[in-house]
Amino acid sequence: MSYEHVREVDPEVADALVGEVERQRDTLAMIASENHVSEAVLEAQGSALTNKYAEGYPGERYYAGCEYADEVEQLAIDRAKELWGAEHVNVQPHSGTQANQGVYYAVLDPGDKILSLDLEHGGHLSHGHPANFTGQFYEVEQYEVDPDTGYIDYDELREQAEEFDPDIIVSGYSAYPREVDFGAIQEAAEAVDAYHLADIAHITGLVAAGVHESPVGVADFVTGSTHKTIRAGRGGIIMCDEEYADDVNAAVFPGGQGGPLMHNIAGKAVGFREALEPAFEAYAAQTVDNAKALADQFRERGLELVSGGTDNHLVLIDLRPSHPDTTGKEVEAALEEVGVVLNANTVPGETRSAFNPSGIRAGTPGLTTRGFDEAATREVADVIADVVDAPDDADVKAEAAARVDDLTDEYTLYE
Ligand code: DSN
Repeated sequence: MSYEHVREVDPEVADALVGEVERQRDTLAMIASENHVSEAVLEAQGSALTNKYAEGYPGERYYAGCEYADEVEQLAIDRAKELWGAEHVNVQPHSGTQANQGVYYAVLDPGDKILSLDLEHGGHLSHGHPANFTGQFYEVEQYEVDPDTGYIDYDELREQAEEFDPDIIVSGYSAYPREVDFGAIQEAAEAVDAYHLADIAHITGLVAAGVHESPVGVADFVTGSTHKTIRAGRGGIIMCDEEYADDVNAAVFPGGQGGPLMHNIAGKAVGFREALEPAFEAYAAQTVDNAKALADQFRERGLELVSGGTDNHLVLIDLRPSHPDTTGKEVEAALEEVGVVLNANTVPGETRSAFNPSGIRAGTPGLTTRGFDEAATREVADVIADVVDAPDDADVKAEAAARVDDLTDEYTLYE
């Protein structure tokens, strides 16, 4: 990846692009929502389709010259249907948030009621946070995880739904390490005659590979990101039954977006094609095994995990019991110095702030793409635990950085 054409025109940007490839090669990407797409996906995203306006949908465009745009979008749709078993798929949302916006706009009126998980407890901004349009246009009530177990209490959620009487219940989360019982949430939604939106942004790949229960065919709407665990081109996706197809399509375009990002849709199509290979199932299963290994090793090192462990691709450490004077931001910064890139995260019952919270979130999708197994992931857990124990100790950090260098040399990326 030399970016020679960019370099001819714009050396500063070329330097930054090369720098980013090197950064990804030389560090461990453990932000749970990130992954490393294949060079085939990168190529598709950098294709001439970026030039094409294609408002509308395959076969029904507002502009001429859409034969290849149609072909690519239809391939993305057909492959998504095969991967997730959905009746209807819209691959145009520019992101997971835009996908959620498409669903809300399709079935809610301003002032309608959303019941969703609190951000501090693992939810997402686009599920009704006051700083997001959802918190401003809709009436939002939030549920929380059980403070003792860290798990969602489905009976309590149902009782809350019966009291609040929402128009839509949102499930699917950004920092929830446990398997989600989409069936139980669907029952709660049906009990109060509400829609159910399952936002599987983080676990799209796990669901496609069958290593996490699927909400497709259970919830009314399923949204997701296409670049996280599914490892395809960047963006969002909406899945639903045929009865909602027209409303969802109209809500995405012309309702909420302009022209589709056809180059990204090409990246989605290519990534979905890769995910249909049997090897992807092994990747998804290894991602979960690695997260469990990470959790085990953290526990052995005396770190406390929200919910005690993980069923999916991420682990959430609550620093307060073991390291009451250390914040998530301090650990995030110290780990970045040694080449481990993860994020500070709020934890249930947060006592600090969203900007400097008490937890760190670590995910395994990126490591697993590089070929990490459980033993290598345990080694990363040790590196993280060493730095958590001594974030200001230069010798500890030098040793940690050397171990990260060895791991990135052994598990290569974008060679
Ligand atoms: N920013 C993503 C995450 O880190 O979970 C969600 O949009």
